[in-house]
This record gives sequence, C-alpha cells and structure tokens, in this order.
Amino acid sequence: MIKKYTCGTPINTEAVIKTFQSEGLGSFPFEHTLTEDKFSFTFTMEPDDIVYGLGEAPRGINKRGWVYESYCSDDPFHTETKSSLYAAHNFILLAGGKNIGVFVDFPARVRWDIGYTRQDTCVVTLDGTDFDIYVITGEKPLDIIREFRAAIGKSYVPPKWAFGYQQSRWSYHNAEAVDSVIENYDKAGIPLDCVYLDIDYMDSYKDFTINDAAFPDFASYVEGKREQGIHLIPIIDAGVKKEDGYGVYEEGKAKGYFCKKADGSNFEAGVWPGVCAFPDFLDPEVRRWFGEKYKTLTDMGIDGFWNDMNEPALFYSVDGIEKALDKAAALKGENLDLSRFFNLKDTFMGLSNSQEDYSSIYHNIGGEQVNHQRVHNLYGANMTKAAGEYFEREFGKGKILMFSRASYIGAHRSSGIWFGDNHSWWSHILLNLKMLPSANMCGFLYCGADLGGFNENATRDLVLRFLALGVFTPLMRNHSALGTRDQEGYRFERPEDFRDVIQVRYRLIPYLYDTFVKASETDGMIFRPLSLDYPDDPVARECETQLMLGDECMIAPVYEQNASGRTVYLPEDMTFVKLSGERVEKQELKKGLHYVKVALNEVPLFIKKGKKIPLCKPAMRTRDLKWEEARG
Ligand code: MIG
Repeated sequence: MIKKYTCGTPINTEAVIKTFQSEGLGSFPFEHTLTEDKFSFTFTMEPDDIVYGLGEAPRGINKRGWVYESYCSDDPFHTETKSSLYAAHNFILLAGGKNIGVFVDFPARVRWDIGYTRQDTCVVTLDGTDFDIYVITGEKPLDIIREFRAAIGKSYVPPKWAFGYQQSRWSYHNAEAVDSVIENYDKAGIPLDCVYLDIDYMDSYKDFTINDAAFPDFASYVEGKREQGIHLIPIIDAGVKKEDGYGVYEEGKAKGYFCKKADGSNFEAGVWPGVCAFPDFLDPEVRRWFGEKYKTLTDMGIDGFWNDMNEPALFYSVDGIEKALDKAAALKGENLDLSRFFNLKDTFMGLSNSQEDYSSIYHNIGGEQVNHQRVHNLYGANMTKAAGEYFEREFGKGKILMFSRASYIGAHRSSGIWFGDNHSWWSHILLNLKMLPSANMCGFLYCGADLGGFNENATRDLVLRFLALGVFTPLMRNHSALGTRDQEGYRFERPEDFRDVIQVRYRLIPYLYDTFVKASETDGMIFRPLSLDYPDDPVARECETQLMLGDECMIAPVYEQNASGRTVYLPEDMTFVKLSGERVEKQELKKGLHYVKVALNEVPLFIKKGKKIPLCKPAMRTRDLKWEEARG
C-alpha cells in the first residue's frame, strides 16, 4: 500500500505517474521535525535490518553505516568516503523487523544519515519544506519494490542492438580512428555493435555540430558503418557554446530559453566549449525545443546518444572566475603568507561546480523564477527527458539508445544511465556490481559502468575481469579517459581471451534481453541482492559480492588482482557453469561455501536447480544472432 504525504507546494517532478490522495503530515508515520527551511524524519533500525536503495550511490548494497546526499555531482573520484555520485535516486527500503519503503519526491538536496551519527538511527533531512513523501508498505520487500515501481511507471527498453558489446574512448578523434577500432575488433574476431563518439566529433564542442575535417560527409559515413552493422553513438553535453552565429545558441538566446541569473541575464559558465549558456530543461517548451535538436543527428542516421555533463557540471562561472582573477590581481606583488596563499588557492580550486554558482541560477517554472538549488536534481533528468520525449514522438518507443549521466527517478522511463567516471581500480568492479540492484529498485534497468575503468591505466587482467561482470550488465561498454592506456580488447596480448569473454555475452543476449523486457513489463528487478531472495539465510543476507540474476541464476565475478578464482556462497544447490567462447563446462555444487577456479577467459555463472538458460551461437553483431536458436 502506498500513502502520500504532502507538505507545502511541491514542484512537480513527474517521478510518480499514478495518482494518490495526499495526506497532511499529521498522519505521517515517522517521527519528524519541520522548521522554516528544513524537514527531517527519523526511524530506528533493528540490528538485523537492512536498508536498501538510493540507486546510483557510493558504498554497499546495504546502505547502513554511512551518510549519503542526493545531490547530482560531477565527481570523478568514486571513493568510499564520498556521499554523492551523479544521480539522485530518493528511494530507500527498510527490510527486516518491519518492511517499509520511502520515496522522497523532492528535487533539492536530501541527506540520508543511515546509521552514521547513531548506528541504530536513520535520519533523513530535506533542504526545503515543499515535498511529497510516499510511504510504501507490503508483506515482503520485493512486493514493496514492485508497488513503488508500478507507481513510477515502466522502465525504458532500448533497441536490441544496445545489448551488443560497445567500445568507447575519449576520444576516437576522427573517422580513421573509428575505422581502426572496428577493423581491429573484426580482425581479432571479437564481436562489436557500437562505437562511441566523445566530445571531439563536434565542431568546437558545439552540440549538434560535426567536425567536418575529422568526419567528412558524416551522414554517409554513419550509413557506411551501419552497413557494417556498427552504430555510432555521439555524446551530447548540457552546455551550449556561447557563440554568435551558432544556431542553437542564437535561437535559445532569442527565445529566452537559457537559465538566468537573478537580474534576468543568462547564467554563463565555462565547460568544454568555453563559455556556455544552459538550456532551462525545467521548462517544457525548452525541452521540446532542445529535444528536437537531436533531429540534426538522427537525420544523419544516428540512433543512439549519451548525455553528459548534465548535473550540470561547471568548470567555472563567468562571474566566479572574474572574481577570482580580481582577487589574484589584487595580490600581485604582495608577500603571500600561508593563509592568504591557501585562500587564493582555494578560490581557484573551488571554481568548479561551486555551490555559490548553483545558487545563482534561476529556472522558469510555469512563469515563476525558481532558484536552481530547489530543483538541482532534475536538471540532467529533464535534459534526458527532452530527448526521450522527442524520440518517442518521432520514432516510437524503444528505437533510440540513450543513457544519461545525471538522473532522477522518472527519467528511468525514457532512458538508461551509466555510472560515470569510475577508475581502473579492482574495487570498482564491486562498486559496479553493488549499484546494479539499487539502480533496478529505482527503475533504472538499462545501466552499466565504464568497463575496464575510466580514469587511470587499466591492466589486461582488470579489463578481462571487469568485462566478465559486464557480460551481464544491460549496458556493456568499455570506456576510458583521455591520456590513459588503451584498453580495447585487441590492445593486449592474447586478444582471443577477450573474444572468449565477449562471445559469451552474445551467446546470452536472447536470455538477457528477455529477462530485461520481463523486468520492465512486470516492474521487476534484473539483479537482486541475495538477501532479497534468501532473507532467512544469514550468509546470503550479508553477501555483497554476488547477485541473483533473473529467476534462473546467480553471478559472482572475480574481483581481485592475481586471483585465479574466488570464494562463492551458494544459498541452494546450483550448477556452476564456466562459459568461454563456445565452450561450456558444468559442475554440480551443493549449498554452501566453495572456492571456484575461473580463468581470465572464462565467465562464471551459477544456475539454480531445475532452471535453464538459453544460449545461442555467438556472432560478430547482434543483428546476425539467431535468436530462435537459443535453447536451454
Ligand atoms: O569532463 O567527454 O563522464 O565519460 O569521456 C569530462 C569527456 C567530460 C565526462 C564523462 C566521460 C567523458 C568525458 N566527460
């Protein structure tokens, strides 16, 4: 059962699509405090209770013992002491003595102290007093999740080819670079469906333009790749370059479509293109306008996009850098003591993504000027909705691949997400794994991390182990940052090991696709923590390195350097299957702890008794898969 509690006049986030009757705070079931500018509520947790949720967020599947913040953040260091990542997914589920779900539908900052200040207490604090909170009760945790998901609407389903293997890098600078990726993958016999175009495909980083020198006759180039069975996926950034004569900027400016400052002038900040203006995605008219801009690229045959920098990420604001430069100029010739030096340094270090800048932005919501901080967590979600709404109008559902960096619940209906700038760290294999069920609870089914890791240099074994987890994630994309070691599968010795792992993905695509569609249609989860399926099993309850997948199986990737296998816990008797290329090795294992060996070119999978997984023959492209061949 879902009960909705309303306070003040909440901004309509469009997260919930079912209608519920609002109740006042009088009957709100948690202890709470309402001040002039904050609302907080508290509940206690029994020692054995588990708190799930928060979607894309740091730390474990069980969120207890840390403090999180819903505040979409462009932060490329996903260490365990962080509180926020790029998304704001305000759903938590307390499971144990009591089962209760809470969705805080409020697009400003929310702080979740889940046993950080006091181990047995959860305190949720909203930076504002206009909100809806949905409290969901049900017999089992999975019932609560399903009911919540039914309220927020069906998850986005991408085209089938989006389940193929995808290769990205910042950047494949020109057509030759892209061609060489495809050729090398083909030569190594490694399947591939998509190649990504990072910011350098654009002319001076201007959205919806092409660098013609790098990609001459882009439309026929795209068509040629498509004949080879390859989809090119360009990036779109939130900021629009301020440049006279650039159509998107000129139009946006003339129509007043950009975010403003208090004085009514456009808010301007530097991102990749230099000084940019920022479309006011909170305004439906602007969404419609910006969404239609994607047509420039779909007209050229593009059918997939990734939306970036939409927290929004700001390197500096024009006002901020001016102040900083004045400060520096005033100090010229001075003898800088420590405090003045550090103050100056902090001024420059603090230019990016500054709170002061976010506070200076205004949106037009139904004719009212609304400060950005009140709606911060909707900005990227609404950029993505702008495109999603256009795609659906123009092409119908499920034709265009799209995923976003920033997101809020509700965007799961039009798009997927990726987990942003992770590192080529062993620990990030597990971070990736832990976010999967949490994202699923919040409606985001099409998701994945940068396989092999984005920042810093990857190693061959790390990429292989990362990919062996990625075989199961709906988005299976290898991506890495500018200046880091090349990590395409063919770059390392024995590329056939990469072929073996990626072919397993293609063998599983019919199964993974069906599992995905079923989860979307039934408001279910593709990935579940073991604790949800085996709540009475004390070992399963604490397992954070394995996941249940669909109704049939369990995954347990190897996540440690130099390990030739791992310890795995079987909550019931299962068949241990090692998949490698077309090879399948099976072993029956009993419930309990086992050490299993897994070579670098093998993908481990555990199948429940009486269940079957269909496999088809691998192919170089998803379009060449014989789906009907898939048999148990
Ligand atoms: O400031 O476009 O998360 O995937 O390669 C970095 C360059 C901007 C951040 C994205 C990343 C992408 C990169 N972008």
